[in-house]
Amino acid sequence: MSEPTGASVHHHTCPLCEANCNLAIATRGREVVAIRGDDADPLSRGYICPKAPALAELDADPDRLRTPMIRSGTTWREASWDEAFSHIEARLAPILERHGRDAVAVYVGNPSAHHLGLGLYSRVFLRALGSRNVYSASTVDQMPKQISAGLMFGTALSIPVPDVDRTDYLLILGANPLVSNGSLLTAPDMKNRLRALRARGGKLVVLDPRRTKTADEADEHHFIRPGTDACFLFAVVHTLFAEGLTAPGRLAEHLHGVEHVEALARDFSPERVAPACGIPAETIRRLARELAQASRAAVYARIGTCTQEFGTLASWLVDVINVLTGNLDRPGGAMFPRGAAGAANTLGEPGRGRGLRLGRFASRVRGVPEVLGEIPVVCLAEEIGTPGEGQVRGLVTIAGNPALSTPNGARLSRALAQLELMVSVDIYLNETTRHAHVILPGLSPLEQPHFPLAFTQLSVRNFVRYSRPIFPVPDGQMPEWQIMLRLAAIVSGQGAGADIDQLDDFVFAQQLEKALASPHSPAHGRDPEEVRRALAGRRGPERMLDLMLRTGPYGDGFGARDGMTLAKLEESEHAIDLGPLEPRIPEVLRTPSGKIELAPEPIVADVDRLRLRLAELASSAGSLLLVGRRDLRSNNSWMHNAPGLVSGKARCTLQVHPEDARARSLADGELALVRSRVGEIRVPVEVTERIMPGVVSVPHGWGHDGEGTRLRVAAQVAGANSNRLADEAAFDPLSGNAVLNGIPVSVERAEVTPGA
Ligand SMILES: Nc1nc2c(c(=O)[nH]1)N[C@H]1C(S)=C(S)[C@@H](COP(=O)(O)OP(=O)(O)OC[C@H]3O[C@@H](n4cnc5c(=O)[nH]c(N)nc54)[C@H](O)[C@@H]3O)O[C@H]1N2
Ligand SMILES: Nc1nc2c(c(=O)[nH]1)N[C@H]1C(S)=C(S)[C@@H](COP(=O)(O)OP(=O)(O)OC[C@H]3O[C@@H](n4cnc5c(=O)[nH]c(N)nc54)[C@H](O)[C@@H]3O)O[C@H]1N2
Ligand code: SF4
Ligand SMILES: [Mo]
Repeated sequence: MSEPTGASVHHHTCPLCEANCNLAIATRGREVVAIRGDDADPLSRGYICPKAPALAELDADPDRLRTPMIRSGTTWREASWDEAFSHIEARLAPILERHGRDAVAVYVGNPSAHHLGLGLYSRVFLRALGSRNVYSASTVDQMPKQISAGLMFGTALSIPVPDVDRTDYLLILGANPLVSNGSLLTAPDMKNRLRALRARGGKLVVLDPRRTKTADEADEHHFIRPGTDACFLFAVVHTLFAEGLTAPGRLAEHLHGVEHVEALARDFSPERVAPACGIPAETIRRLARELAQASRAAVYARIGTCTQEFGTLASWLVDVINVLTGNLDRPGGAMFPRGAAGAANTLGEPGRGRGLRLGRFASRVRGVPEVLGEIPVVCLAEEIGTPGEGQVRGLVTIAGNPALSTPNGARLSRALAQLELMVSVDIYLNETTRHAHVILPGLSPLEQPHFPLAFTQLSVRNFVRYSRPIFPVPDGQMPEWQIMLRLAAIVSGQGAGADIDQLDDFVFAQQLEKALASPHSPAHGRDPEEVRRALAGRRGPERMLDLMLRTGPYGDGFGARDGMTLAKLEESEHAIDLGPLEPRIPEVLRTPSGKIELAPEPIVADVDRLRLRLAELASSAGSLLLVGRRDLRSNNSWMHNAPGLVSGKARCTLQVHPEDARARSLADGELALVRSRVGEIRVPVEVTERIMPGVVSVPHGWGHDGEGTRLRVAAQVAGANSNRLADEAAFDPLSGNAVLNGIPVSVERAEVTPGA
């Protein structure tokens, strides 16, 4: 980009979503003067969305917290760090002492997945705390996919990514990457990638209960009744077997359970599932044939198929189809990226591993099984609210806003208000953190380094990119990895004043030992002192990252070979392209059998539930089902304080099909009252044919009208919290994931209270 006069340009990864676009940020002194796309970046190729420029507003936002805050009653005061940590220690230590580790819960939110310091150090805090009550946004998001991938391939991030740039046929279910910019799929500028697919003669098919922007780009779009994707996908599998279309090719020798899947699919003929899905049997059959006949095809499904009753079954069936059509692990199909740092499917013995262990313990109140070491967040409110041994009395939230993002927001808010101690590591005083006793603020994204630890494992091409901080840590502020270490010191009894440099050395030493111990590490057997010396100039997340990179699949093994180091990444302002995805089976597998488990036992055991529901799903056509949606200018619950993003028309509306609107005498712009089993909201109606009859949609992340927040812009465009309607009793039993799509609701005209 050409520089505005007197400005200098820095490159930095956008931390807001999984696309990981590289930005060219022009600054003058401490001020951001412009944010554009980075044309020279091989991954994002200049693409950005409207949220990137809003990073300047986030950076400068006067409401963004920069000082620790302590609350007494309804008043907040600024505090020093020492005071804040002492305050926490004085209240947390007695809870742990009297009631044990599980009495303190943690909720980890989405931005921590986009944050190097939190990504690496929140786990240090969690380990030090040793509580079973760990919750996260994963169980309102992708947990079903992690469970199915973990059971099939051996690790929870071995998630096949559609090879969008080389495929000839892409079937998308429950994802809207033209708006969300992709999820479990790092592929900036999906619009042009999908247009290129069609330009080379490929076909795009979208199944979604709404006609989305992505559907507008497709050759075909079909409405699908919410929550029925597993039925549809099973019917595709049924057809593949019935018509002799299965052709796993070179995968055949790596498969376990094909016959089992064939038997399971027998009950799901296209004719049987059609009334439930709302898609004609002949269409289902045709799509199955097209998938089988395309030279290179991929099925890709995302949040609409995860946050529903049969999330794990649907997630599993997606990859079953990719396998049966021979498209898994081949160019143009669904492939496994090779993450440069810390990817579990690059560590240890190639081709074999421990696999996934599920249900090692259960939640106290409802007995819901743990998943990947956490308890589903649908359980959080009851764990706080139900007295008895093991009751949650303290909570630490880390970059999360569960009051808006998790089911039954009203109940959870009441529970948060009754905690003996709540600490929030967060940059805003919002709907969740207003309940905290202490808030510990992080930094602006521009004041910290960035490396997409998770997303190099989920990207459409292998890549690495490291961004240095653009601005220094301001006086009186603290990077979040240090906040995590301080909290770790408190909960491990070392006290608020512990030497965190020493603690960091300790944490690093453990990591180092592990990295050198593996016989498969390129640095196996190296003298730890020598490695320590090689990393001497670094501390904290950078030191950890350098270790992970250099012992990773592209690493230099500390001189063992020519390869990647953090220093090399620091020299590059743009992503380093590591090439297109390459076949990785069997090396990528970490299942105990060393095979792809096509019919994992826990999943097989869940199929009966779907079989039983099938008839009901078909007859429930008639009631209204609520789904969510995303907006390009919004980011979950927390970017609504950026004026540039919330200007213009209201975005938190209830989309209703004209037939449904007519039946309820609802007119465009009128206020509707939407009710579910657990709550109600009032929200303006938007009548549109772009939604399936029988389905209504409200986006999540709104409802900024609560008392006691400090979000001056967001409060003026408050909207309603759709998760007041989501029911904490409804979850996918295998993953514990909340049902956020397909919620039964009633809709009527809201009585307008005079003067309100
Ligand atoms: N109904 C419905 N509900 C949903 C969804 C849906 O589709 N429908 N989607 C779900 C999904 S996919 C997700 S990921 C979750 C998200 O759920 P959460 O992660 O709980 O919520 P976010 O809205 O991402 O809020 C992020 C919080 O982190 C803070 N924050 C932002 N940046 C930083 C930082 O750098 N450091 C710190 N310490 N804090 C920071 C923000 O102020 C905010 O409080 O919501 C889920 N909820
Ligand atoms: N602009 C913007 N981008 C974002 C976010 C944001 O809030 N705003 N959030 C980020 C996060 S945390 C995530 S996880 C990703 C999510 O990324 P995506 O998975 O692409 O999420 P959505 O755009 O919500 O698309 C989900 C689609 O599923 C459809 N759907 C609902 N129920 C069903 C169903 O039962 N079956 C089927 N087949 N479809 C259904 C909805 O109509 C919707 O179009 O987006 C990320 N990117
Ligand atoms: S799509 Fe937008 S929000 Fe996502 S990384 Fe790119 S610029 Fe940032
Ligand atoms: Mo998410």
